[in-house]
Amino acid sequence: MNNLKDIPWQEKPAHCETVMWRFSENPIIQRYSIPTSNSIFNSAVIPYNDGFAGVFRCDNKAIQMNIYAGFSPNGIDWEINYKPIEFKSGNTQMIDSDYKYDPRVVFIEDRYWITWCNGYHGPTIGIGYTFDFKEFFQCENAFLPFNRNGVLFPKKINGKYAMLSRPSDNGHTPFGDIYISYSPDMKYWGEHRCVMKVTPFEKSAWQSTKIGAGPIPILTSEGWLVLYHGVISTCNGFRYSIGGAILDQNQPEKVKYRSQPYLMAPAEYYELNGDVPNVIFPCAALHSAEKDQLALYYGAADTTTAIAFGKLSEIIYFIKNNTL
Ligand code: BMA
Repeated sequence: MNNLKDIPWQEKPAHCETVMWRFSENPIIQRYSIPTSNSIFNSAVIPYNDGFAGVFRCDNKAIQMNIYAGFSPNGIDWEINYKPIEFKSGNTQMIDSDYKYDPRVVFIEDRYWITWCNGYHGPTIGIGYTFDFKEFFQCENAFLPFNRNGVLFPKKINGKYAMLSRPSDNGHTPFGDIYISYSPDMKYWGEHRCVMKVTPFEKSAWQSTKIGAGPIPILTSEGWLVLYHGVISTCNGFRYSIGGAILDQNQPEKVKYRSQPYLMAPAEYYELNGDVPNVIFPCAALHSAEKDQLALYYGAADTTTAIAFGKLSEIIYFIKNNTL
């Protein structure tokens, strides 16, 4: 893995008063970017070789949800494979997968691990790995159905792999809190602990219906920075925004700070208009600690993929100074 390259970046526009700002050329991936796609959104990227690799959620024109590999020299211009990822069996015999969506990607030790929402008698957390983004292996599902938003930490914590997830139901889930689970081997998961619950409506309504972890947590001097989506139920349906929390480095079930205001909420035309309006849904972030930069990748209105930027130090300052 190569961490030294430049991540996508654009300076904050003059007069911008928010902590995060959007890329001027958003969305970076359009809905019909491959011949079969209806929409390409909620996708994950990571530094790879001289550029970047990604795992993309593409719903095809039959609205079959699947994940596709893609490559980019700069993190902005992407070539996405026309065929979905085909998995071989990893640490178990092949598991049924009726659908795959909302992938996350992380490098741990010697390989790239992928988690996604796997259709196995309802949604649960699928796990797979690859060394080269060409050959992929599928492992045991992490949990029983129903669960979504499985997000691995980028290194073992107290000797074990750690994963955030959001137990849910078989539908559009009108509830949901974030839990952490641990595993010695990426196969058997336990020690499930609650990390963060939804907020009381009168305190922070944007995150009062359900929450779910987004990108891979980033280790900072304050602890693990976790960006997450939060949902409010409105008379026009769910609205998905993005907030941030900082978890204790050694005991990540302990929340140190959590933002009361959101960091970003749907506001641009491509976030307000699409197959599911009023959704911004982050699944990945590239960052440079030296340059104090973060580039957040998010699905916009369940239709396209967009990027937003922020300075790591300002995001952390904002979360600490606006904590619940
Ligand atoms: C969630 C998931 C996401 C989607 C969001 C908004 O339940 O299905 O993939 O972006 O709803 O529709």
